[in-house]
This record gives sequence, structure tokens and C-alpha cells, in this order.
Amino acid sequence: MDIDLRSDTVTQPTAAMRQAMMAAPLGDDVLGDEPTVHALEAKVAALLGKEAALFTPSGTMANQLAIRCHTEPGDEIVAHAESHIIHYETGSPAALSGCMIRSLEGARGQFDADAVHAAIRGHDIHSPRSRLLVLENTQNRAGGTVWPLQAAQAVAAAARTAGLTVHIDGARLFNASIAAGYSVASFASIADTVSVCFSKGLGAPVGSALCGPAPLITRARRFRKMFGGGMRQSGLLAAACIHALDHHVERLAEDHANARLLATLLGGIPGTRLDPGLDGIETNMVFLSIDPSLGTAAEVCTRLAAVGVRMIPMGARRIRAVTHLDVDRAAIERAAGVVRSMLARSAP
Ligand code: TLP
Repeated sequence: MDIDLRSDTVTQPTAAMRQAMMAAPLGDDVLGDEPTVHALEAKVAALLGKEAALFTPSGTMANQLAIRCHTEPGDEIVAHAESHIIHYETGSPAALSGCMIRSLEGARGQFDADAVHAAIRGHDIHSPRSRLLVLENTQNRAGGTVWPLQAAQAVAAAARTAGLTVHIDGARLFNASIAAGYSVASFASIADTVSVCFSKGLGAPVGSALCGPAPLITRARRFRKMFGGGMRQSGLLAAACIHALDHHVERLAEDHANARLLATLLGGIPGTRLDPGLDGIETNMVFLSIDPSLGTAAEVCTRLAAVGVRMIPMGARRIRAVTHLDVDRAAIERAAGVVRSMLARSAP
């Protein structure tokens, strides 16, 4: 059987999760009477210390609802150049909210308060209005890196002082919390809104949530319907998410340990480089930069898939492996052996 490390989104619902789904009481969420969705929304809002939450089909939708609620067409969002909202949300800040994005550089997917100050535009009839700061935690393309709480507080404070609102793309905020030892609520407290995903490391088949102030979430509910995200007996999915919150948060530490193990085992293969290096492996992601002599990242991934290990290209010369609920330590050791011998065979 293939060892699938393309993403932590590939997990299959566990038997216990499937049972929880089958047992869930259901209603019609568009008509407002879905008891299991209501239970999930109340639970995640409380966990994150926010007034209200909205269940969404995807993390992309949760982020885009936040952007739609915080901004007006012509506004500018400030975000790191490696952000998911820039690379992987199909241009939706422009398409759905009419926004442009000012991207900031910085190591580990992070930047400081000075960079935020410098990016914020003055009030001038020529300029877009700087409106929203988006922080991603963990930061996917930077290597699953974790924002330190104090550093994030400082950048959020800089944005707020200048009149911007703050959104956290917390698709993997639970990973950050387990790795850094801060609570999800303490990190969420720096922002107006936070999106979290249940379908990444937490192992649910579908589902994310947008959390924030009650009036904003009421508006987001309307936009969710407008974007085609109104769901009916969605308690079936919400039950899986509740199960994930109850059973799959603490165990993320295993995924992080497995990612470090994988990085250790993949270190030093000729023609490849851990990027970030071993010291930068903070959560469940490992990135390898590939020398052109081995081919493109996509070609290497195709060759790996042929020998039973699936990874994903993230750029022309970089491949990503993500650890998750469905790969244990033994699978990681097996995968590393396969990758090593395949790449050694391909080395010039
Ligand atoms: N990320 C996916 C791909 O889209 C790249 C993955 O495999 O990592 N924010 C962040 C930081 C994410 O990593 C993702 C998913 C999302 C938002 C969007 O979530 P979905 O896929 O539910 O729309």
C-alpha cells in the first residue's frame, strides 16, 4: 500500500469517527435547526475564546468569508508573500472581495511590526485602503512554521494601531498550539477572526470554521449562502469535527515527532537539501529542495509515487511531505528507506 505524505488532508475517518457521524442528530442548517452543527459552532467558538463560529465546507471558504466581511472592494490586505491566500485560493481575494494584497517577505513565513508599519499606506486619495492583516499559523509554505505568541502579538498590535483588522488563517492552529505550548485561545486573542480546519491534521473528512464577533459571523453566514456554502444535514460532517476536537488534538505531537524523524532520515541525500533544515522542522511538514540534476519536483514526485511513496511538488524544485493520523513511525521509516534508495539511484 502507498504511503501517502502529500498532505494531512488525505486521512480516512477512523472507525470511531464514522460511528460518531452515524449517531449524530441531524436537521437542516440552512433553515437554522441543525443541532450537531450548532454544537460544533458553540464548541469551537468557546475553544478559541470568540463570541461565535460558522461551520464552512473548507478553509478556503472560511478565509474568504473573513476577507469579504473585513474589507470593501479596492481595499488592501497585508500578508506574507508565502501565504496560502496568495498561492492556493485561486485568486479569490480579488475575485470575491475585490481586494489586492501587499505581500511582505521574511524568514520562516514571518515578519515584524516594522515591516507592517512600512506596508501600511497613509490616507491618500490615490492609495488603496490598508484594511486587513492576515497571519498564517502554522505557515504552510515556509515549512509548517509556528508563530511565536509575542512576535504575533507585536505585529497584530502594529496593524490594529493603524486601524487594520486582523485575521488568522489557522488551518493548522492546533498544530501550532501543540508545538509551541500556547493555547489556541491565547493565539486567537490577537485577532478579530480566526479560521481553523478540522480536515487537516485533525483527521475529519470535511470542514472548517470561521470564529469571531457575533455580528461579523451573522454577516459571514449570509455570505456563505451567497458563495454556495449553505449545507443541509451537515451535522453528519460536524459530528466528525467534534470527534476530531475531542480525540485528535493531543496526538498531533506524534505527527510532529514523525516529521522530525522523517527529516532526520532524509537528511544528506545527494542532490537534495532539507528546506527548512532539521532545526526548522517545527510541526508536521518536511520540505526537500531538489537539485536540477534529479529533475523537477513534479518528476521526482512521479518517480516516488511509482515506488509507493506519495509526496507533493510545492514549486519547481521543492517537494513536501506531511505526516498525519494515517502514518505511524514504522511507515515513516519505510517511506524514508524507499525515498533514499530511489533518489540514490537517480543521483548523477
Ligand atoms: N492547504 C492544502 C493545499 O491547499 C496547499 C495543503 O495540502 O496544505 N490555509 C492553509 C494554511 C492551508 O494549508 C490550507 C490547505 C487552507 C487554508 C485551505 O483549506 P481547504 O483545502 O480546506 O480549502
